Amino acid sequence: MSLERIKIAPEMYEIMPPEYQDLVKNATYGNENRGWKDIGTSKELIEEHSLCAGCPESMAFRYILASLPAPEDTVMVGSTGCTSLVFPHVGIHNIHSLFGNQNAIATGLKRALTVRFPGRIKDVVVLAGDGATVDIGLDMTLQAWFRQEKFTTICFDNELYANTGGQESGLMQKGFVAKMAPVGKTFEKVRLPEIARESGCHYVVNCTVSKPNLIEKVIKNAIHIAREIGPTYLQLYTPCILEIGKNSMEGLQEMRDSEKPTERFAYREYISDQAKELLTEMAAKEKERKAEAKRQLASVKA
Ligand SMILES: Cc1ncc(C[n+]2csc(CCOP(=O)(O)OP(=O)(O)O)c2C)c(N)n1
Ligand code: SF4
Ligand SMILES: [Mg+2]
Repeated sequence: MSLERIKIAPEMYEIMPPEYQDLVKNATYGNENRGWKDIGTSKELIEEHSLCAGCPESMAFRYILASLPAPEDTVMVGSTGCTSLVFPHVGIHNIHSLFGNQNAIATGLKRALTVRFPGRIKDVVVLAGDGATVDIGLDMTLQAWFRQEKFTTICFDNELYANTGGQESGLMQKGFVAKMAPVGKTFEKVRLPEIARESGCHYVVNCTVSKPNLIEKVIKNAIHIAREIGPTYLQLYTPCILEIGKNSMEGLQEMRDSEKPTERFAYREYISDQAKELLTEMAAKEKERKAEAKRQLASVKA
């Protein structure tokens, strides 16, 4: 779905919906420098969603979609939950999987795309809730990491089953009382980032979605490392403001409070040695690319 790939036949142009004409004309696909700053203007991201008003998942979606290195060559795999309400609105290829099966589906998809498109990079990105990733889908999540499957898993951690009214999840905090879990959680939040590291992920980050530039960086790193080396995992706190009774701005504050150094979403990152090497190489190439662009600009002006 790059500008080159989505075209309207001239004879059909006038009858196509204005939104589609606009998408073809103004898409940022194919622009290597696209990022979260494009969310206000780029049509192919999400214009609308059916989440609760102000839900942090909606901004997380926007930042992630804007940060994909090659959206036109990306397939996202979703699972049942609040996230699955958003996928029908996004301009990125995506597959809905049976609840919990997302990492198994992504495995087959990534392998099939590699065979079907030799020599062309196809990114697969799983995006699912904590219930899907950690509880019902834990087997599929872990087995994909054990097998070193080359795709990124993103968990929108809202620490409960939001879509079904607030049941307890393995990532819920100890003692938390939810609408459908009135007794309170009796054990600690499962430490999935640590499990991901021990299960073979090459890049693991635990953080909130309060800082778009940080999200852009970790998404790009995770996808590039998954392409070249092996599995990567991002656990992003997207509080369910409906469950905790907050509005949009209070939801943002909730994230800021939870990312303080001693809190459960303080920024934590693990990078394997192989992945570190790759990031260093990529940074050197990027520096060279910028220097070359500067040289060319200077020669045009001269
Ligand atoms: C196989 C299967 N089991 C259970 C359900 C019911 N179900 C739908 S959404 C959901 C919870 C989703 O929780 P989570 O993955 O944390 O996503 P959230 O809604 O919190 O974003 C459950 C249990 C289902 N749809 N399919
Ligand atoms: S129920 Fe919670 S997680 Fe789901 S859309 Fe509403 S605020 Fe967001
Ligand atoms: Mg959840």
